[in-house]
Amino acid sequence: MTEPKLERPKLYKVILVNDDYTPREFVTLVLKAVFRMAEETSYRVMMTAHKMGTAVVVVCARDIAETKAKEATDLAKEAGFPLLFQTEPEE
Ligand code: TYC
Repeated sequence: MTEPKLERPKLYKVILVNDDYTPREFVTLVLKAVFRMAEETSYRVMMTAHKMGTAVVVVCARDIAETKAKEATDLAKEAGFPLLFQTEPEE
């Protein structure tokens, strides 16, 4: 018999990666625009990545995480910044 229980789909983290070139202001702008973050939250997440190297932005379904990460990274690319958002499955 096959396994009867349905596995809950894995959740994915969107991770903000620090770099030396993207202005802090622009990072908070993207966090607010793409992830609907409030000013204070976006500043706190940006500063966490700035100091620690990375910061978790949100945990959600895989397709949403990937769409948002691409949207945010593309926005930065269009503006000429190397800002990067990655996704990875939660443990
Ligand atoms: N380190 C950048 C600076 O000093 C700011 C920054 C913060 C960039 C967080 C990316 O994910 C980041 N201008």
